[in-house]
Amino acid sequence: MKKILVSLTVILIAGGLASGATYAAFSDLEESLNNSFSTGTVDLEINGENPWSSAVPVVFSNLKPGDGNPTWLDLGQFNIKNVGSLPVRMFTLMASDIHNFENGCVEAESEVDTTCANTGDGEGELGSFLQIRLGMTANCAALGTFQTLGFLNSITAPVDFSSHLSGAMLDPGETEAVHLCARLSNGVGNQIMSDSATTSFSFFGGQ
Ligand SMILES: [Ca+2]
Ligand SMILES: [Ca+2]
Ligand SMILES: [Ca+2]
Repeated sequence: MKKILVSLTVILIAGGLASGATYAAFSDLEESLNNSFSTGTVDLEINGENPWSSAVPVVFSNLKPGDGNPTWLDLGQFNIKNVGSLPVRMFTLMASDIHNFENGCVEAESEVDTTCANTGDGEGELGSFLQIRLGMTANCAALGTFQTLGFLNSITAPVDFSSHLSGAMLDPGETEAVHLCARLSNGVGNQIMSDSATTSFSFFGGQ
């Protein structure tokens, strides 16, 4: 019986030593609770639409060489609003889904145009001569800050116009109004007579 008691005592002492090794020193722990991380948003609204679903609301017909000279044709005002939570610093515009229709060739046109299919999607020449620019002005007639984009057919890659924003960036809630402008060179000839072109324009905003 005595041997058993001694054995128990030894065991208890050993356990106490182990426990003291963990909690013996003074200590303090402060915790910052409920931390979270989340990403902000970049989101543009055009003319009150998000997503922007309207077609470019202006159709020009009966164009002729020299139209838009010197006062550029106004394809419309586009109000770009930052409805995201982060500032947007980089803006680009590009044209896509470009179709150049020949619509057949009238007599004077056929003398200089060798591709004259009836509908002729891809055989028309208008998009090669229609110049597009973006005006950061009240309208396309006003002389002011603008970004020349190039001929319609050539702006299938994004053109950066960030440097023309009225501020260095578009803050959340802020709106920038831009105008799409067009003109047809005086120098173009009969090859574009009776031709037509359609396209989509898209604005991109990023960090
Ligand atoms: Ca034609
Ligand atoms: Ca042609
Ligand atoms: Ca033509």
